[in-house]
Amino acid sequence: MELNDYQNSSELHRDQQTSDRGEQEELKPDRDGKSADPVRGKWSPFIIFVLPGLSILLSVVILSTVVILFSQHFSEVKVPDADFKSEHSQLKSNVTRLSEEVRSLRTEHKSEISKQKQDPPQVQCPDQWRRFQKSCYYFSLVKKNYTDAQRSCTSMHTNLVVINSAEERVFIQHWTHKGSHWIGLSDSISEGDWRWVDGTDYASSVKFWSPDEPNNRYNVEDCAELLVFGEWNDAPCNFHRYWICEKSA
Ligand code: MAN
Ligand code: CA
Repeated sequence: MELNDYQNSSELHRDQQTSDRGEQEELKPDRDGKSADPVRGKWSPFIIFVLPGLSILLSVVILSTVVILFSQHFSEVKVPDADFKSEHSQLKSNVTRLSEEVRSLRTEHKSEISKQKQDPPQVQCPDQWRRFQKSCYYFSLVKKNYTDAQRSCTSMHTNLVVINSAEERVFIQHWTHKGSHWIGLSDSISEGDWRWVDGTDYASSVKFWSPDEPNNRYNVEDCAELLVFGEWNDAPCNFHRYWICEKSA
């Protein structure tokens, strides 16, 4: 039994030795230089050195990418910001300029209004009408009897002219060289009762009768004509004369 025990113990020892050797052999590379264990022999240096290196490299690449992306993002944000600033300053200067323009236009407008109050703008007269003071005058190009001449004026919403001043007479005379013109004065309702067509009081108004006129020659002269030299004569109303219409400007 002792021998067996010994043998057993020897076998055990041998087994242990074999086992240890086997472990050593596992770590040793083969004769052709390859590790006996395909995992531990081949990947260990990779795991120890290359993988951390690659990790560091990858981290650096990722970090760099992140930094680049961030810097790009901020530079993109800054560009519009710069644009906005320049646009803002431009708008600000525009506003300042426009405010000044508005202020100057206001001043101009105010001075124009006060000027117009002092000297009201002259109203334009229609084509073929002439303005004098606050009236427009139409000088006919053809002749008609007194009634038709007055009718012609009323068709244009006016009347035959009423002469109220020496100045008006002078103005009218400037445009009546071509012949006698009917004016808005007659005594056809009652002989000797001269009336202006617009109701202006005859007695108190200025008169420019030619000497010895109105004479009511042959007892048929009830309409006043303006002679070329600016004086008045009473003449038969059925005579054909040029005429003058007057209306407020
Ligand atoms: C002369 C004068 C006037 C008269 C005209 C009529 O010029 O007798 O008083 O009205 O003739 O044509
Ligand atoms: Ca006469």
